[in-house]
Amino acid sequence: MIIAIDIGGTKLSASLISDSNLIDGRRASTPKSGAASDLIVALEQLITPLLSKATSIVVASTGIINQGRLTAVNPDNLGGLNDFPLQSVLENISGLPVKLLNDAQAAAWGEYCQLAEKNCRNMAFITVSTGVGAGLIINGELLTGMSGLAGHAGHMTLDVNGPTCGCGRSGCVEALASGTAIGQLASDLYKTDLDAKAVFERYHQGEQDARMVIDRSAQAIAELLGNLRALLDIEVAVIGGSVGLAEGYLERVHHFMEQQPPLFQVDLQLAQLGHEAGLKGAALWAEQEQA
Ligand code: ADP
Ligand code: BMX
Ligand code: ZN
Repeated sequence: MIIAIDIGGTKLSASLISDSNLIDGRRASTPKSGAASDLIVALEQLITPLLSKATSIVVASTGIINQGRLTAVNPDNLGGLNDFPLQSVLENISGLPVKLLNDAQAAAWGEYCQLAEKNCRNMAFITVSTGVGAGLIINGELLTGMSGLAGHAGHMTLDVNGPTCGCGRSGCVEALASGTAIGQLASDLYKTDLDAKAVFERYHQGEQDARMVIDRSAQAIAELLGNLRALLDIEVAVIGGSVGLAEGYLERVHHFMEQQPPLFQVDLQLAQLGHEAGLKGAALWAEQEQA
């Protein structure tokens, strides 16, 4: 069996995968210290109980994946950790062959495999989570780019006068729409520490400030989808991540998308693989790479 690992800015998950089913799934928090040694320990604790039944490992990880290393576009998402030798660390822990892919690229592949529209050739997957990640399927193929950067649409800018992003640019989609951005703006408005989950709870209780913060995020994602449509003629957009999957979020993205000219609107869907899109997508990608 294969072990799939999902490394996100907030949580780590791992599972054995058999026929696209998760077996013995495990979870941990992503270390916030920014120390490579802490991430190594967390990964070791996470996968050790799974190793005896596994013959290989595939990883869906936040960050640019290139030549076996994880390099952050936005190091803030990993407690400041900027560069990490992910492949060799996992090979040393496990003694197994290891394949790596960006988390949103992996989820994009997983979701593309689920699409009912079999004639769809161009799809975007967007995760609204700790950051905002994206994976692109173009002409039926996953786009990773020369250096793994392809699809990092969370770092396309929407407002040059907007908030500074951890990547160094201003007004990135991620700085306006991510779970982190939702938490930061709400914490400023409410003058108390709130995370995105708490903001959604307030939104569902009808609080106007919470609604405004969530709408800033949803509107940024709708703008991004219009841009991707103009650039790549995307036919379907699939939304995932804990914010993207939160109750009521997709409706708000849809609301803002409908305010755009029809040419810039896309068929909008929720991730069918839900929170498991990264894990299952990585496993499906590893399978087809092997074939
Ligand atoms: P990761 O980025 O590690 O892949 P998630 O997809 O869970 O993890 O995204 C983490 C972000 O989602 C955080 O900002 C967190 O506050 C937010 N979040 C987690 N659960 C919920 C929820 N039920 N509703 C809305 N936001 C959530
Ligand atoms: C960031 C970037 C992307 C990632 C996206 C979503 C880093 C460390 N990550 O834009 O590579 O796909 O976040 O990641 O720079 P998640 O952790 O929110 O799922
Ligand atoms: Zn950015």
